[in-house]
Amino acid sequence: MSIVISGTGLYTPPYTISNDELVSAFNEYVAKYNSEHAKAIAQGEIEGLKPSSSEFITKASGIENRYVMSKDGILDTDVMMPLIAERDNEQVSIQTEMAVAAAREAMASANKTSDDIDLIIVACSYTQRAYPAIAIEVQQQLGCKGWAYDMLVACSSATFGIMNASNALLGNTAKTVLVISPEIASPQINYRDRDSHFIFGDVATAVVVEKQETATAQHCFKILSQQPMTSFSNNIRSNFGHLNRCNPETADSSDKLFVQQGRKVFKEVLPMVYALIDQEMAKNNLQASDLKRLFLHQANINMNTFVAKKVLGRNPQGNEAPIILNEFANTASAGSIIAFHRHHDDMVSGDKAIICSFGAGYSAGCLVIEHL
Ligand code: CO8
Repeated sequence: MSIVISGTGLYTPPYTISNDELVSAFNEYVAKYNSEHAKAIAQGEIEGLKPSSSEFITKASGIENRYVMSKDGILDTDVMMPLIAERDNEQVSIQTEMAVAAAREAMASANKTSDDIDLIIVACSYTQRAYPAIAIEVQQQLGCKGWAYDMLVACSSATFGIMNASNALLGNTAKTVLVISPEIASPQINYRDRDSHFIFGDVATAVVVEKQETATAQHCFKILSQQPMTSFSNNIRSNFGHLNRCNPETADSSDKLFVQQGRKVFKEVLPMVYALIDQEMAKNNLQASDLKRLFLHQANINMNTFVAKKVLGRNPQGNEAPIILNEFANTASAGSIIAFHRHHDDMVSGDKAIICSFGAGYSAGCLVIEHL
């Protein structure tokens, strides 16, 4: 039995923040901090903070812009986080709203209605609550029957979610699956940290996964092989969780936000990713020249160029390894799916591609796909 990805959807949040806006707010905060602590800095008791720069951000990461669900507060040096009003239990949750918008587009592109969907997997880096599952609220909003659950594997949530969908289809526990990644990363950014204040943006993606025999969409991609992998590392970590309130002194400390050793991640994750892609290409008897496109995780443009060069044996040309980082920033697990969503319309029967996620965990997920 063959499994296909038959539709994709993208929800883009309403607000944008450019590097210049972000850097200007950060540098205002730095000036204020340094002035308030001028004496201690002069006496060598504490170190002054260094300013950020748009040029560094673009050069080091490829990021130029990000979308956010709420811009309020992020650029205010007294707040420096998105202010998002709590909704009461009768209202639809913000993450569900994002998920449903992406899901509707994916369903339309796959020629599916709510009656066809019998499994919804919300696969992302954070869910806004533990229960009831966001996926079950999405199921209710879309009016789908069947079952639904949430899963978190940070950057590899979407690819692992597609693999779970495929396994559910193969195991006959579902007929048509929605895998949705509503990534609302902006609340987890430490906007006072020079090394990471620019990294993430918000977005939601969705894909429809089904058996080839039921697929009718114009663009259907057969999954030729799928391979997840993980290897524990503290180099990308957030200690945010439901135990935080049990230790009130540290409940709000900066380790409860996204923290990474970016250089180490760069060096350690790349070899894992080459090895995984090599293994999957060998499994499918594929040469670099057989690949039409590489839809890679979008954390850093230099990382993507490295991976693409290693896989293709030369620099990627045109949109062979599309980059969406400039517009969206790092959107955790949604990144490779945005690239896929935006850059598959020109693919034709027989074209092969790789979708590969990598990041926190460490985790990496590789799918080899072929246009039917
Ligand atoms: N402005 C100006 N200069 C800066 C800035 C800044 N903002 N930040 C650092 N610098 C300076 C440093 O101080 C350093 O100066 P010096 O050489 O004098 O010490 C110099 O620039 C170089 O610094 P780095 O070596 O840190 O710079 P890099 O070239 O390594 O770039 C990156 C930093 C962009 C962070 C890069 O290391 C990177 O992208 N690494 C890979 C990261 C990665 O893939 N991470 C995975 C992310 S995790 C994920 O995708 C999902 C997580 C789960 C979701 C979380 C949701 C919130």
